[in-house]
Amino acid sequence: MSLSFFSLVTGLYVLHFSIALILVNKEVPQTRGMLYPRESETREVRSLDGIWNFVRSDQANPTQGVRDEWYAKELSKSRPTIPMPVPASYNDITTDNLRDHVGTVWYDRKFFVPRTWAKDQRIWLRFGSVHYEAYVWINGQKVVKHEMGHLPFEAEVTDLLNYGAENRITVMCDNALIQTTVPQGRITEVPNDEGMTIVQSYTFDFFNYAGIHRSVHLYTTPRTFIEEVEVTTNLSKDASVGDVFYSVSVNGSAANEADNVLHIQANLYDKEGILVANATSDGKLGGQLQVNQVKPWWPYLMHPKPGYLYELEIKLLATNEELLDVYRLKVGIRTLSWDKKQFLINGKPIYFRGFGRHEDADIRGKGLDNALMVRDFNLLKWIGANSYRTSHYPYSEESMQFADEHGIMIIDECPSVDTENYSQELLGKHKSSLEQLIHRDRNHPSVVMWSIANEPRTGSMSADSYFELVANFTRSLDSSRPITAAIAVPHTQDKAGRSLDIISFNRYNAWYSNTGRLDMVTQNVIDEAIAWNKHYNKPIIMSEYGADTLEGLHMQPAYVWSEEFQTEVFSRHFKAFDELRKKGWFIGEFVWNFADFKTAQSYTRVGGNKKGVFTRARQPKAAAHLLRKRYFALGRDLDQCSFPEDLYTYIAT
Ligand code: BDP
Repeated sequence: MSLSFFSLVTGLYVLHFSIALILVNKEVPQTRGMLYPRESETREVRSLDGIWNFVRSDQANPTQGVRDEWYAKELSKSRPTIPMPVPASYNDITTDNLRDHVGTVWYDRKFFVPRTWAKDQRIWLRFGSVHYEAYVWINGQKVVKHEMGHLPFEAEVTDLLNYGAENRITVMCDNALIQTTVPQGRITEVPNDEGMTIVQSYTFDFFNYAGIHRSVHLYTTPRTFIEEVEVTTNLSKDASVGDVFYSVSVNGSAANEADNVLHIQANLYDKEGILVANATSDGKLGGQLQVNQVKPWWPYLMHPKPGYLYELEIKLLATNEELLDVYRLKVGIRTLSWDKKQFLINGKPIYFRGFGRHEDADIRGKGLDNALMVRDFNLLKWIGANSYRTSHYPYSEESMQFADEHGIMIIDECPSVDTENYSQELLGKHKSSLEQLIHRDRNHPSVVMWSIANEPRTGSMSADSYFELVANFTRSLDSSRPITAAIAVPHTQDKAGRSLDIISFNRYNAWYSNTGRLDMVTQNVIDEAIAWNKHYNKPIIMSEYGADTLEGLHMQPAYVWSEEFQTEVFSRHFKAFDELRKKGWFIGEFVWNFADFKTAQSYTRVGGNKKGVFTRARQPKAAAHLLRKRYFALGRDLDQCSFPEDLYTYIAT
């Protein structure tokens, strides 16, 4: 944790310029721990979700609360508070201008800690995500500071809690984005009718929702506990034998006692709860489990039983076999491989049929919502998608677990979007975002690729070494998955592609270019994909295409914004994709976007971005039915899946 915990809160948002950039590959802080909080016979988990008290700072004075020590007592003693749900974005909850607030806001609540937790345990406070920067206090004592939305952080609070008594947690959250945050933004002071005001601007096309976005947990561990588990898997060529390699790190004093050789008992259970493999580690706390007649993890529609998960039980034992800690996690056994032409899972070529998405909904913004998540997965399966990209930031851990279970492949994207004005500081943060992401998601079988940026400005000279450093860093953390980025500059200008394994490109034919010209889609898509492939000799994905569509607007012949137009745009792309598929190296199509979503205000956006195949309320537009027919047709042709009975409406014999 930074020594200058509070000195970083300067309130001055400095613009960063860089000329003649020379980038150095510096170390970034390494994430520790952060296993998803799960109960076991040695661990308890309590949620702090609910209604918290909330205060916004004066925009012109974002550091006042720190200077005046608002965290030292209940917030309501310093300022009038309003109720605020956690988890949720705070922006769309009230009826006033909180939506566009720039700078810091404060949350607090009280909670009890049971007396029983005082004994022989350690207590951890964990946030699933706070956007963008968070400062946390328990009972007025500083606990942790974390920068970067969409990623978890935690701290030990054992010595700060009152046991068998009431406690208070205070959080300050800052949503300001500057040129050295990930993602980047700009803060400017501009005149308004009352004098001057602070304005946040950003180039990316989604609303900068902020607040405590995911669950807040308190959890207990034993004094000496399983701090990290890393799992990798392999599959024999004939897919009959699976290997699970596990490695564990331990935190706690028992790990340092010379005569105490800690070891791991690892048990692997199948879905029926039958033990299929077990092993005892040596003092290195790692080992291998071999599964005969393995049931591999397959993507949805690539196998009749997709998303098969085993349960790995990790028991930490002392020399005398005393059980110190137990942690369980789901494991999918699969193998990935790729070359210049294709990308294989379990030896079979992958063809992605998926979406770019957003975590976005009415009222709750980017707040975790289980109802929405389950609905979205139902729609993904209804439409026959086998994948999505977590555009443009890491999605909730709960949704990653869901993807594992349902066999949905994930291209896991870090929060770097529209990356530009490359600097040493930005590079450090960008790498840190990937380090945190990979640390969090490395054990998910659903994660098949890392995306290191969306639409970075890769035409500039600095982009070359910048993305080489980012890609090599990513590879050094995980060489078992390929690396991509969704690129929008033309291939003739791009300087990042040489550092990637798979090239993804975003293009809006008939929308941003040649608007309305449905006759200028198919050939352009074919030509561009071929050009990217020729340029880099790597597999190619079209990672975004689409058209804004106002639900219920019908126009024949098709006209921009109508349902007919979106349907036609898709169909013209399908034609191109089928031509490209014959070439072998074209490995996927991703519609932009799964659902309509909110953006910053602009005259090109009617209540937000309307390129959804589903509305923001998650109901299908006309194009959804067309896309469903295509995705299932691809599933049948490529992976021999069967059709749902209601895919075609009976018309005549
Ligand atoms: C692409 C961006 C995406 C936007 C989309 C659009 O990657 O975030 O929402 O365009 O404009 O450039 O709809």
